[in-house]
Amino acid sequence: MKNKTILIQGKAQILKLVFIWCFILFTGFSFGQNPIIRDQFTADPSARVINGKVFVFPSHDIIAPEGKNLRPNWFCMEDYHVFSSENLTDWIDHGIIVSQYDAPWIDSSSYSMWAPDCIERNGKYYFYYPARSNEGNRRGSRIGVAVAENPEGPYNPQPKPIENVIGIDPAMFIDHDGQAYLYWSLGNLFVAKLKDNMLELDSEVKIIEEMPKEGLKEGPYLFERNGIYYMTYPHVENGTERLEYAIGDNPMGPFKFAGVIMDESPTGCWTNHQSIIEYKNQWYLFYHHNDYSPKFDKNRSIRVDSLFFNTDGTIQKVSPTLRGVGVADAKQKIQIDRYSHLSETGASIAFHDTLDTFKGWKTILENKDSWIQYNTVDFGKKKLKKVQVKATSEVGSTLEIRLDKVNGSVISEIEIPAGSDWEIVKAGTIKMKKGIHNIVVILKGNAAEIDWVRFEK
Ligand code: FUB
Repeated sequence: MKNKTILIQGKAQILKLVFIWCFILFTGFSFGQNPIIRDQFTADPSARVINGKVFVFPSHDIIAPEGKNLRPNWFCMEDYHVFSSENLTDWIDHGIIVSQYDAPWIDSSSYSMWAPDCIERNGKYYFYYPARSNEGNRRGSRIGVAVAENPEGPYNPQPKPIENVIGIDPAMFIDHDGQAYLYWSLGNLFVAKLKDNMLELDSEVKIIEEMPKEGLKEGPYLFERNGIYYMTYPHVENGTERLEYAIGDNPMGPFKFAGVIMDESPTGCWTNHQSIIEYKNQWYLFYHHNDYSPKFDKNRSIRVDSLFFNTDGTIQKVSPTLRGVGVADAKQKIQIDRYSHLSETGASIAFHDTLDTFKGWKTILENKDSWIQYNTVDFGKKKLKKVQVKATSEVGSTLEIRLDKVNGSVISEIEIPAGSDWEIVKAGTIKMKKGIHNIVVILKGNAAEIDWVRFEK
């Protein structure tokens, strides 16, 4: 019966994959910018490099269903999806891997499947997740494990949570000597060794004492680089969580405070939650803000930005960006509202529809010479001779597109007809270059709004 279920889940996942690729091909959107998942809320991203791809295991915020007697204005999470990407631009949703209905110990009315993590060991994938337990006197948050043969699943949840672990935000680390460690939080940050089976503790639980005494800390995530063990964690030093780190020479500490990785969220999101990976010789910070839900910060969205080290091994502070990482294909619709830079006045972004924020954003250019710059667009190996812009302007306007910088060479001038509807306007290009460049869209006439820009042969 179990095998049959796994087979059906496997088939469903293949069908979903085919659907997603068709969606990407036919809509022609690039999903590389921040936030990286653009059709559902996601939070607490745990990124892992597996088989040459990046897999992200986030938690999945939802709007609380009515009639379930849930705590108002609080987190609501019923299940987990996993996402993967080879280029950090196009993300595939592999669907639900574990839900609150999948293991007998989970209180399936609690909607409390908070931050998870996943790690590979000996060809198996171990997915760790917190959930509220329904077991008699142990009803708090416990940590369960689900095991799979492939990172995208299907996952087989263990019937019991891990013994002697009470808390949230599990995170895993396997050291060079093969020893696995489990980290988690509940007021303090904790660590314990795991047995080879990855399902049971193999040491006493240790409180990581060296953490800040004041202000909530949670979400421990440890990685190693050049013999330094980096213990990273969100901590409320002032108003909301910021990402901090401490370093040590052992996965169990002691650690010494070393700095702030990311300041408090500019979008007002009270939580943040991090993971840090190296992929294709670049380090990345995965984190979350509440981009699609500015008024309710328990509906969050995951993001990624590049992270750099100083020569002494300390981490340079990461400023959150909308552009994110990855190269945008010039032939796909480029959503310039995920900009790299913006003129100081006359340029802004807004939701297309504040009642359905997943419809995305638009750029508004109001003053003559106001501009928006979008970096790292791949124009390919042959010069692209045409450009399309989806735009609207009440009284008609002119846009200029320049290459690389605000005073770079003009590659197109586009006339936007007067009207209140969105129009897809086409124009030719001049002095076009091949390869990777930035684009700058500049307003040369009356106010206009822009949805996307795309280049073609
Ligand atoms: O997603 C619910 C909780 O918010 C996580 O477990 C914490 O780390 C914080 O991000």
